[in-house]
Amino acid sequence: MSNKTFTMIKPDAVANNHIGPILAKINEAGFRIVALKYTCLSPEKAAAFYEVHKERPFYNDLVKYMSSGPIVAVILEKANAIEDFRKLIGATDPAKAAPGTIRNLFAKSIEANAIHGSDSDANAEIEGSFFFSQMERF
Ligand code: IDP
Ligand code: MG
Repeated sequence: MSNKTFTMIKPDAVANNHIGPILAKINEAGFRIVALKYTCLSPEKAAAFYEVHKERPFYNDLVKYMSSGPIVAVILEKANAIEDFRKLIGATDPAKAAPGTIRNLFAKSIEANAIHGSDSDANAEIEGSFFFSQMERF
């Protein structure tokens, strides 16, 4: 069973002063913060992070947006972390995200949707290692 996930508070949510409220929601939902970093994605790093989407029509815009301002990278721990965190953030399109989810509360659009959540144990490990050393991820 998965017990860790990786998240990023995206540039729109950082710019709109939602870091605090989003971290509070995450803590209230029972996640422990394992590692946390306020940083920026270069266009090259954003392109690599979203490499799986490189054939999608929105890829270039997504890379531009994700490197447009600071983000907060976080590793979280909780039983069933991947699935429970995806539930907490809601659907990709905030217009379709369930009431009370982070994207429903804080996201602006399907692109600027406030927050990332890993979709599998393997991707959480890969994504966490973009930002944190092995020791920091423990
Ligand atoms: P997810 O973040 O809910 O897992 P993905 O399908 O993995 O959604 O897409 C990655 C990111 O790409 C989304 O969070 C969003 O920022 C952006 N994105 C996804 N679909 C679209 C779209 O149709 N138009 C613009 N941006 C999109
Ligand atoms: Mg995804």
